[in-house]
Amino acid sequence: MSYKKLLTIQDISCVGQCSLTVALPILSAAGMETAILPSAVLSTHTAGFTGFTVRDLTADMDGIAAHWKKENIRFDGLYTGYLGSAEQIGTVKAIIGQLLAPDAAVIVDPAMADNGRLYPAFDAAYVEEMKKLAFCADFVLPNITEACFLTGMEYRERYDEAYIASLLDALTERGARTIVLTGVGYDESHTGVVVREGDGTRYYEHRKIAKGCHGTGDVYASAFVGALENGMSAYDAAVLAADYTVRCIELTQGDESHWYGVKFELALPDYLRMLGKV
Ligand code: PXL
Repeated sequence: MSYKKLLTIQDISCVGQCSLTVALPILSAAGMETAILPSAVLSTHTAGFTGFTVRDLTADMDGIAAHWKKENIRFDGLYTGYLGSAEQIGTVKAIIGQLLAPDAAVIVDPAMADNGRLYPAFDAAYVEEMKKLAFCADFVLPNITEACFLTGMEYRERYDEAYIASLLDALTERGARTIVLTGVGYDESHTGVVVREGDGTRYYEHRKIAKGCHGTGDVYASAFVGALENGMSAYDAAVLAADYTVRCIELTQGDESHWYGVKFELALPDYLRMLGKV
């Protein structure tokens, strides 16, 4: 039986329920050996906390990758999230060329922006480098803000289906393969995800829980990768990840002290059920 070995590259936010502290448990639950390459270590995530510490780990990455190469370590899939710097993205691209098995899927969550704005650590140079990574991936998972930064299209808070179609077209023209566009909702009480794969585009709409939560992009992407690597289609994996993320938010809402993330741990039994593992 094949036992998949996935590599995920994103930061360790020591506190804050995002990036690697979310990806590792979710991918482990999905039944995959998961290796990590931390892009940076932060005391907390940068969305809402102030005074956080950051240590960029770009300088360590080439040595780690060289050691893996010497040991003949190869990965069956790569999933990238929040990266440390524009310069680091070049190192990540080199890893794709050197450390992946021939059929390995490359999944890029261009985790760099939300609500019309870049995250505090990022600038135009980061966006330029992220374009190169996102457009060489097999699957790219932007939210609407990130899709705008990747394409140069105008960000809109309110939009219609024609706007979303042109955003998908712009991503495709620039080289995106399978696109999973998250946070797409046409009225106040719904949100959803649009999946464009080849010539087909499908939309999954679901209830929007009023409260916006930090870290849900990482929960979503990790759950998507786990489902995809279990053999689900991109659309089915996108739907499953949406249902799981909604469940995580449901289990968190009402607890005002838990503003910085979602209690995804409590919903891991639901995730296993959705994957048909229990
Ligand atoms: O959830 C995305 C994310 C990951 N890592 C860090 C972040 C954020 C979002 O703000 O700040 C450090």
